[in-house]
Amino acid sequence: MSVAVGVIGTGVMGSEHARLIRRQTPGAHLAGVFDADGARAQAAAAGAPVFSDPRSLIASNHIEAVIIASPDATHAELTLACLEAGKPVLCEKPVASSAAEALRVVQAEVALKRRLIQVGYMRRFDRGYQEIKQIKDEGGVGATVLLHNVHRNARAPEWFTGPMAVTNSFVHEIDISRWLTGSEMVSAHVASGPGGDPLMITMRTDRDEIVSTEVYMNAAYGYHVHAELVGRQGTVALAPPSLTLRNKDRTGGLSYPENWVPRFADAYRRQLTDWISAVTTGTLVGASAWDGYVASSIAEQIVAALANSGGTTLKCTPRPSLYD
Ligand code: ISE
Repeated sequence: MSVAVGVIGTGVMGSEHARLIRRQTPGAHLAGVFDADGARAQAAAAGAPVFSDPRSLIASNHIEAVIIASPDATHAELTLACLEAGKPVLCEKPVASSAAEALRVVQAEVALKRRLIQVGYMRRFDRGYQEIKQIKDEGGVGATVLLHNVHRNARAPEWFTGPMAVTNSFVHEIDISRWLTGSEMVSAHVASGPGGDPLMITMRTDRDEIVSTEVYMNAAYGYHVHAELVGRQGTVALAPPSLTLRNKDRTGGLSYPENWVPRFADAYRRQLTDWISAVTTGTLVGASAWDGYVASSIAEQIVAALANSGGTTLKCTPRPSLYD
């Protein structure tokens, strides 16, 4: 059996998801595409049907599962439409553009009493992060005391507006830090560099660990994500993802990709493969709608802190038992 997947939004991420579904995802095929830009949709569809609006794609009898990769502001409404249609959905992060909207999504799934939503926090499928988690969970570096994260983009994407360094970029660190440490974040402090870029965000967990993150949207030299978990008996860090060292013009070293697609290519591929098997077995993996809500809620509280004193106590509503 092959799962018929529809992709909504075919910008940088959606076209990559469509390509992966067509070429590198066993047990799935691309059954439909929608994008507000018709030519872009045609290109990503590569012969699959192009729908004239996202809701008819979701409702179609020819679509069994949906990937949402349209602009952030559309995520919650389209995810709710997938729930109404009873279809599994992989929604790109963030799951919603506000904590209140994200909570509506969670409440709708709880009312349905079954999990249909996975949020595209793909770092959970990156082999490096997985190895850090495994070493940490096996006690390989002792009790965690600190997690240092670095998140640099060569330049902010052209569609970036307002506080998206937090709500669209830093949400990755909120999710991966909760996943790696197994702890919840209880307070945060944010310091802003000149002109608001970079940001230095520190969070404290309910186990008293410290999580520090540099978010630098215009770091110029390339896309670079790093993490080091510090334990009582040692540390474990991501190794440079580059497979080669280049010597040229009297200098030598690692190369960095332009953006996140090549850096996390393997994670995106593994995320889709695991999602399709989960759709087939009915047991979703990866970040849940609840994880999506927590990331968006914390991001919103940090954006508010940025405008005030810089510090904040973090509060989220209690977790429904559907996500135990
Ligand atoms: C982008 O939307 C992503 O999701 C990337 O993974 C992230 O690193 C980048 O900062 C975001 O803008």
